This record gives sequence, C-alpha cells and structure tokens, in this order.
Amino acid sequence: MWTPLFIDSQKISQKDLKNILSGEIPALVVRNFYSETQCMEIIKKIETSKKTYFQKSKLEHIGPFLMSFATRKKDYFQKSKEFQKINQDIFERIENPSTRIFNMIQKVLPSFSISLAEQDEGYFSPFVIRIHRKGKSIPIHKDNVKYEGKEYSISKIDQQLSCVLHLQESETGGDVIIYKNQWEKKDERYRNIDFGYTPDVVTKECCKISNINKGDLVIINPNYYHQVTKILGETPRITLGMFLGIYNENHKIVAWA
Ligand SMILES: O=C(O)CCC(=O)C(=O)O
Repeated sequence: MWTPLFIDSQKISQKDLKNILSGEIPALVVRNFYSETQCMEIIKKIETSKKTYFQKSKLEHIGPFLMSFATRKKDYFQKSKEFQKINQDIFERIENPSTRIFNMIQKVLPSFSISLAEQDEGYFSPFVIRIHRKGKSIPIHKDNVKYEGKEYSISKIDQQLSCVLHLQESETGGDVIIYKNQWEKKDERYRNIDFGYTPDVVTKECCKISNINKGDLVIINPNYYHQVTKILGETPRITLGMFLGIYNENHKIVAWA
C-alpha cells in the first residue's frame, strides 16, 4: 500500500523528506501545523483583505502564482510586489507560514540555507491562497518548474516539493489524490488544451487523502500526478500553497508560488 505519513512537525526527519522526493511515500501530512483557532483567525483576515483590496466577491485566489505568468515575467514580479502588503496585513498577528515552514525545514536540513526565491527582477510570490467553492475541482496535473518555468531562474533547481496548508475544509469532496506516476516529457501527448492531463496518463495505483483537517500541512513531490476531487459542500475549501526548490550542490532551498 502506498500511504502517507501522518507526523508531528517536531518529528520529521531527513529520511521522511527523502522518501517524499523519491516517491517511497506519497505525502507527508504534518498534523496541526497551525491550530484551528489560528486557521479561523487567518480566514477572518482573508475575508477582510478581500473587501479591502479586491472588488470580486467570488475571488478564487489571493497572490500571484508563477504558472499563470509563465511568459509574463514582468507582470509576475509586479504582482508579487503588490502582494507583500496584503501578506503583511493577513499575517500581522499570526506567524507567517513562510517563516514557520522555513524553520521546520531548517531543523531537518541544518546545512541548507532557506529563503524566498529572488532574481534580478525582485522577489517571487511567497505563497498563494486558493479559495475553492462548491463544484470546483483540480484535474490531474503535475507541477514541475524545471519544465514549465524556463523563463525563471528557479528552473535550475534539482528537486521540487509542494507544501499546502489547509485552512478550511469543505463538508465533503475536495480530497487530494496522488498517483504513483511521475510526469515524463512523453506524457505531453495526454495534455488537456487548457490545464492538466487526461486520466490515461496515470495507472490505478494512487493514494487518496480524505482525512485532512484544518491546520494540517501536506507535503508532496508535485512531479507525481495529483488532483483535487470536486468540492461538494457549501463551505469553500481554502488552502495556502507554496513550492520549495532544492539546489543539492549549493545546499540551498528557495520558496515561491
Ligand atoms: O489544493 C491542493 O491540495 C493541491 C493543489 C495543487 O494541486 C497544486 O498546488 O498544484
């Protein structure tokens, strides 16, 4: 059975991270990375900043994410700069997730430096907050900046991890499924026109994580195909996601969204 490892943040070891990267295990689920109360406070701040900064009430995400700016570098760095103020407002009273994730990884990999990614144009976006409402799903896809982000310096990383903090769950649906198949270039023939891949790209072996609680942090190797099932409940699913890129030789880790 290919099953995730549910673990306390204090107990993560180098071996656990290696096992994620190699696909030995599909996911690390760090329980109670934030408390329920902290998640509720963050959600309240998100609601306020939606009113302050955005007109759209049906906003689907807060903060830019690189893949929607694959060929619009200038816009991406401009939006990332604008996001700094919103980020500061949301995390005025609660420890910023970047800091908390960096500290956790630093303890596991003390010889690595870890920081927000930057290049000549400026800092990358630290994370993206996604608000998924009833009916929304995310099709089978992979995230691989080495292939998709060729315009950006971080495409030179050796390995990539995805970290998703669950701030609010829907009553039903919105489960993460990870397939035991890694993306390869030849898979591009299965690519959908808009986003993701047809189910032919994966085999049956997969892992469905349906018991994620608010406050849990899910870490995966995003080059393994993954999807999010349709949200069926009235409560939106709200997550905060970032990627970590590892440079093995330089012992350096950078974060971006
Ligand atoms: O929301 C999730 O759990 C996963 C999101 C995802 O698929 C991604 O960030 O690539």
